[in-house]
Amino acid sequence: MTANKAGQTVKAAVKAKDISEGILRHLQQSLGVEMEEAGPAEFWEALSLVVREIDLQRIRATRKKERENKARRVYYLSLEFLVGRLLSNNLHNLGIFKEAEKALSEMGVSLTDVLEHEADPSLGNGGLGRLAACFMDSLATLDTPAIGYGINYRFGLFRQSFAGGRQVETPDGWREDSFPWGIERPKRKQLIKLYGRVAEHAGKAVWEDTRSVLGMPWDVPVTGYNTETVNTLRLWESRATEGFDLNSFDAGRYQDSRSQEITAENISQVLYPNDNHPAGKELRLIQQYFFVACSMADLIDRYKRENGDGWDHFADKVVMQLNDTHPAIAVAELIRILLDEEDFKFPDALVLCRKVFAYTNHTLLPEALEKWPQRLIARVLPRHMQIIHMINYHFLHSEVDAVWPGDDSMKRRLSIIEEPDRPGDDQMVRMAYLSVIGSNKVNGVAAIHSKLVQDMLFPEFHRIWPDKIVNVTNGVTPRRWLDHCNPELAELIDNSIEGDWRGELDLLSDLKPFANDEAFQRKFAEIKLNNKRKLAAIIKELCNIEVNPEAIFDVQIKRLHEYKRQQLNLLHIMALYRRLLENPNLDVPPRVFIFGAKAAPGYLVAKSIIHAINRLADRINNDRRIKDKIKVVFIPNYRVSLAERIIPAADVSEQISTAGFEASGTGNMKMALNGALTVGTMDGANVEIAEEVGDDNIFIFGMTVDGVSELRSRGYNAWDVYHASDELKSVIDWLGSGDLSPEEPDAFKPIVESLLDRGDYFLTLADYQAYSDAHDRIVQTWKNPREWWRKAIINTASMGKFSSDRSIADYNRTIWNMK
Ligand code: 26Q
Repeated sequence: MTANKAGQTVKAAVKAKDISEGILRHLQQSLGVEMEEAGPAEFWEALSLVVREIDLQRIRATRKKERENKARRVYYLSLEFLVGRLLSNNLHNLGIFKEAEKALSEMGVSLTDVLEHEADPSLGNGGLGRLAACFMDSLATLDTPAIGYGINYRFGLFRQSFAGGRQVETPDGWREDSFPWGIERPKRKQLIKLYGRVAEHAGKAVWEDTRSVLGMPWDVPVTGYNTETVNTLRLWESRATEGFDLNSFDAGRYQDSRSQEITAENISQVLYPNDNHPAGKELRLIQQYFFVACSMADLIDRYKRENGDGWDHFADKVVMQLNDTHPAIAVAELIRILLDEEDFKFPDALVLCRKVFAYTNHTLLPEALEKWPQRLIARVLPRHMQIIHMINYHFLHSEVDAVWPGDDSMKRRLSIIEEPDRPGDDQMVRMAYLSVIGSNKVNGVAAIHSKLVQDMLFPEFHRIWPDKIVNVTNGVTPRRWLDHCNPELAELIDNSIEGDWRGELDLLSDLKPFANDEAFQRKFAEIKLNNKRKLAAIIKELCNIEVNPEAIFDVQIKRLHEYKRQQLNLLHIMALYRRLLENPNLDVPPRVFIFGAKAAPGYLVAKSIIHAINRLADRINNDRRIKDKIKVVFIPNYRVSLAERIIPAADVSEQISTAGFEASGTGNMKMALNGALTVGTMDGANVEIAEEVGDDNIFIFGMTVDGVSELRSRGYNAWDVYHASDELKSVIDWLGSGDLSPEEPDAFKPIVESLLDRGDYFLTLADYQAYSDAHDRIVQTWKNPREWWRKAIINTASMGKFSSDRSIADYNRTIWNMK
C-alpha cells in the first residue's frame, strides 16, 4: 500500500511526533494562540499549515523533475474546480492520515472533529466541476505534468436553505475563514486587456484604447496518491490596477438586472449558478476571457523560461484541454498572440493552434450550447471577433468547400456565426464550433454520449475529420469516493484482497468470489447499516426528521433539472403514498427517499419541483397511517462534503434521466462503487455500468435513445398517457389541485404544465410505468437479503473501469500523446 511501482516508499517520512511539533509551532507562531486556548478550528488550521509545508517542498521537487524531463505538460482550463475539503484528502494522499490522527489524539483532540472545521470550497456547480477535481487528483497520481487553471471566486455556488419548502439562496463567502491551501503568487501576476478598438499601424493590427485588469494567481497544491508528485491548481483573482480601473469606464451603462456593475474586482466575485444552461451575461464572457488570457500568458511565460523564445517546440510542450466551451475564447487568444505579438502568418498560427487544443463536450442539450451575440464579443474583445471571422472564413472556404463544393447551405449550417431567424436579430457566435475547429481532438464523456456527439451534434464535422471526435469515459477518484468517505468498507477490502486497489481499482474484481460468501455479505451489510446510522443522525440534525436505518435508503443527488427527472421520482412517491393509504397493510419494506439538489435561481420549474418534494415530505412524514413505510427527506445545501456522507449510505442510486440527455453522470459511479444498486435508464455512463455489473445486478428501465426518437417521430402525446393510467392521472391531478400548498394553490402548476400543456419534453409520463415496475423489482430483491447483498458486492467489485486514473490514462494515450 505504501510502495510505488518501483517498489520505493513514497509515504512522507513524517511521524506523529513531527506533526505535533509542527502543530504547536504553527499554533504559536502562525496563529498566535497557546495550545490550551486552541479549539478545533485552530487545530485544523495549524495541521493544514504543517501539511502545506510538505506540499510546497514536493511542488518544488516536482517542478525540478519536470524541467529535467522536458515533458509535455497538460493545462486543464476550467471555469470550475469543485475540489471539496482538502486536509483529509492531503493526509490520505501523503500517507500520513494515521500519524496525524495519533498526533492529535495525544494532544487530546479528535481528527474527525478537526476535519469538520474546514470550509467546503464551492468553486463549481456540479458534475463538470467535480470531474475537473477528480482529474487533478489522478493527473498527480499518474505523475502527469499538469496545471489546472481556473478562477478564485470570492463567492462560490450559493448556499441553499428552505423556507416553507421553497429554495432560498444566500451567498457563500467560503474564504472568509482562512483558506491556508491557497498561496498568493504576486511574481506571476498578469495584466490583461478588455474593450477598446482595433487600429492598423504599418499593416499590423493594434488593439488600443483598452482597459486593463490585473490577474493575481493563487496556487493550490494538488497531491497525488502514492507518489511524490504535487501539481498546482492556479486560480486567478481579478484586481483593479491603478490608473486603468474599469471603474472609471462608463460604469453605469453596464448594469445587469441585479445592478451589478462591471468593475475589475467584480470579475472574480461570483460563480454563475447555471448548470447546463448558459446565462449570456457580459460579466460571464469577461470572466471567461479574463481567466483564459491570464492562463495563456502564464503558460507562454513558462514555456519561454523553459525552452527559450522560439515556437518550434511549443506543441511538444503544451496541450490545453478545454473543459466544455467555457474557455473556448482561448482559441482566438492564442491566434491573436501569434499574429499580433509573435509575427506569425494566419495559416501557420491556425496550424499551431490545432496542435495544442483539445475540447471536451459535456452536453447535448440544445439550450446548453454556448452562443454569444457577435456584437457583444465585438465590443468587449474587438480583436478576437476579427480573428474568429478569419478562422471562420478559412474553415468555410477551404475546408467545408473541399467536401461540399459550392454548397452555400452547408456553409451556413457550419458557420461559426449563426445567422438570425428574423432579420434584425443578433448574429450569434457558436462557441462549440469554434472549439471543434480549433482543436486537435474532441471528446465526449461516455461511450453513448460520444457516439451522439459524432452522429447527432457534429455529424458534418465528423465527416470532415473522421478521427477527431473520440470517447473518454468519465471516472471518479477512488481515494475520495471510497477510501476517505467509506473507511470501514476500505478496511474490509484491505482485509479481503491483495494489492493496491486505491491505485489500481481494477483489483476490486478480486472481491467477486466473496459476493456469495455469507460471512462477507454480513460484514458488507453491517458497514452499510453503520453508514446509514451516521446519515440518519445527520438527517435528524439538518432536517429534524427521524429515519429508520433499516429502511431502504433510496438516493437521488444531483443538480435539479427536468432532464434528470426528479419529477419522475416525485410522481412515483406520490403514487406509493396513495397505494399505502388505500391498503395500509401492503407488504413492502420501509423506504426513505433522500434528495439533494440545488436549482439554478432563475429556473422556475426546477424550483417548483423542490418545493413540491418538500411539501410532499411534510405530508408523508407526519402521516401516522402509513406507519413509517415511507419517509421523504430533502437535505438542504447539497455539496461535496454532504455527498461524502450520503453516498456510502445509499442502497439505491437513482439515475433516471431521459435517454440521450445525461452525457455521463458521475454520481452513478460513486454510489455503485459504494455498493448501491442503480435504478436507471440506458443513458450516459449507466450503459457502461450495466455492461460492467451485468444485467442481473442493475435495475434498467424505460426508453432507450432509439426508443425516444421513434416515439418522437410517431408523435408523442402526454395527454394520452395521462388518460390511460388511473394512477398517473390521480397523482398529477393531486399535484395540480393545490392540496399540498393551500396558501398558494398554483404553486405546482409549472410542473403540471410542463408535463401536460407543454408536451412533456423529457418524456416523464412515457417512462412512468416502467419506472414504477423497476421499483417493484427493487422491493422484491430487497426481500431476499442474500440476493441483495450479492448484487451490492458485485457492484463494488465491478467499478474498476470507473477510476479517474483510467480516464486520465485514456487522455494521456488518445488525446494528449504523453509518453
Ligand atoms: C455556461 C455559460 C454560462 C453560465 C454557465 C454555464 C455552464 C456552467 C456549468 C454550463 C454548463 C455547466 C455544467 C455542466 C455539467 O456539469 N455537465 C455535466 O458534466 C458531467 C461531467 O462530464 C457529466 O457527468 C454530466 O452528465 C453533465 O451533465
